[in-house]
Amino acid sequence: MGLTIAEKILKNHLVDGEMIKGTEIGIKIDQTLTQDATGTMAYLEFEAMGVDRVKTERSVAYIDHNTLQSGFENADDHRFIGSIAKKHGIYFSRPGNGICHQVHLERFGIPGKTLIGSDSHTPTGGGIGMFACGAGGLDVAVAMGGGTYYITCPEIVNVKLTGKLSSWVSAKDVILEVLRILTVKGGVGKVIEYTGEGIASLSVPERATITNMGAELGATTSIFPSDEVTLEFLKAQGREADWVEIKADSDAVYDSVVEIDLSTLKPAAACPHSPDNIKPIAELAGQKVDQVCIGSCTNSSYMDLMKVATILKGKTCHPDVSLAIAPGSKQVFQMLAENGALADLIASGARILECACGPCIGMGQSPNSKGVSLRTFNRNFEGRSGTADGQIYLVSPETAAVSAITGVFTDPTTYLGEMPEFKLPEQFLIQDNMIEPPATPEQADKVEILRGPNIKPFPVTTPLADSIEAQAVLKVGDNITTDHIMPAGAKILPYRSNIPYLSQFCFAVCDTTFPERALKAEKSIIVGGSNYGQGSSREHAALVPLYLGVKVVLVKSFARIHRSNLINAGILPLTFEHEADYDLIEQGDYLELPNLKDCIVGDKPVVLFDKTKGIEIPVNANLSGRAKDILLAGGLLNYTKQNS
Ligand code: MIC
Ligand code: SF4
Repeated sequence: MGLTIAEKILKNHLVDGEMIKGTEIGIKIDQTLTQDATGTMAYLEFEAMGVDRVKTERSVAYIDHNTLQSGFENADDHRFIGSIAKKHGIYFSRPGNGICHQVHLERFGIPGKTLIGSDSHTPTGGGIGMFACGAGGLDVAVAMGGGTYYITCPEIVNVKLTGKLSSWVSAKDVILEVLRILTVKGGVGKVIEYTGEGIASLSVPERATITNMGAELGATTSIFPSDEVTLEFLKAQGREADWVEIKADSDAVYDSVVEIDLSTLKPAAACPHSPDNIKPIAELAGQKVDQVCIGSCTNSSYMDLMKVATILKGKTCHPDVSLAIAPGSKQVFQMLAENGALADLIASGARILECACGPCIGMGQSPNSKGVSLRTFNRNFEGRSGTADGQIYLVSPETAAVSAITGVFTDPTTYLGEMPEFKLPEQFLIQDNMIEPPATPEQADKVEILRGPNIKPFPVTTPLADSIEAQAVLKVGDNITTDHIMPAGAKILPYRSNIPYLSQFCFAVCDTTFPERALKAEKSIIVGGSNYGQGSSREHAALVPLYLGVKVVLVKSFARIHRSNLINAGILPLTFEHEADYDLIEQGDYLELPNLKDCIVGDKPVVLFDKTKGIEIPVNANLSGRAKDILLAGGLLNYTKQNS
């Protein structure tokens, strides 16, 4: 039986388990990346493991999220990460060099290699045929130390692309269509693999837009083959030697197939507040727009911004629209400056931002009250923009640029004639002067680690208790995101290495009284609906509840990365045996899990007793042997120390 692209890479990297779908497998990790908002914690964890030098082929630390320096905190974290990187064999991409996923694709990614990153959009690397996954910081720290990365051996969904995109229809519209079909939970436990004759017409940056937003499907990763198109891209990046061909065998077997004829797609938008709430732009046309933001790791490539510059050339953005543009990398920014496109953007009235995540993570450019904001980003979760009642729509760069001019939702296919041909440059501008190589092993001893006062100790983890009795301090609904659990934004992000401070904002979007109530209860259980923990890879969404005394999270279903983060933090993730039982528990009920440890260790059924209601509810733990050991050790850090 033939193999798919993902299966080939997994097979080459398998170090534990067997390639049986649904079972846990361990893979060797070739490359890692971190960004600063998750990186400070990841490097503290790496330090705690006591490894001198990273054991990966390539590890890179990026600074791209916390670039607003409204106090000393972010600048201190940059220095800390820079010094840690230098000492331990990690390349350091300095602030100003761009968004981790964009830069990694340009300068470091290699087809056929495995990559994990402490950021959920790491699957961007799938655009050049990498098996690239988002992971919690602790998993990345373990991988840097040479440890194995564990995932559930995935089902493979084949998205077969036929035809060619029409003028002004974009890669973003392709992934929005996939999201419409599969929804934000459709990818959980799955890898999305793109094949079909349609892929030949998609350049690497377009493929990367599609794999990037596979994160919004909840997928383990998304991947394209490595073909002639990939070779051309790597050649233009001066990295031809990194190319290898990887394609699925002709008799590869997929678990399911989704067919999309690219020529039938129309410009679309993901409407508030979910990336799968898709409508055609034609249906929204004419509605007023207050803000347009172009950038983020999804749509900030040279190609994207050249399209935007072509549309904006000689025009002025509408008087009622604030237009902000953030190029994805220094390479993109500098090329736009050198070819004059930047002047066209500036002339149109665009507010040019530094190349970083910026507004995507609420670091500035929050829209006005109830403001309608069209963004080329990947997430439109409630409150994420920094404006609680902001109405965020996710669109292509083409739709964004056209609407910035007209001041209303505008379908670019109705506004513009034939699209000029946009070709990748034969040679990108290569100047890696903002990437610091690490110190040599001989010099590493002399490197001093520069720690700021904002770094506070890691919360205390405890081994799984024999029994747990605690109150359901919070009950939430379906599709709770990590932005609900641990919001980000300009006011909070600087405190990513200060869990006690962050804890005040835990679940602030749902219930501002939660932190105080949880601390008072000392021990608590959170009850939730399906796809709990979707979105970001931030382990803070587990570490902060841990600090607040959360012992168990009981839900209908989990998002992959968050479930691992809970286990890594020593919090027990449980699911309802019967989803309807969710309705039986009310917030405030007293719950008991008698003989829990015995049941977990002995693989016996776990029953939850709702003492307030006087009823028994069957629940599932579904833990692999390794996950059990991590919980019994009191989290992954303890487990790793015990086993090294
Ligand atoms: C995001 O897009 O939500 C982030 C910010 O990049 C996160 C990481 C973080 O919370 O630091 C992610 O996607 O993992
Ligand atoms: Fe940065 Fe936004 Fe991409 Fe997250 S989704 S890595 S915040 S640009």
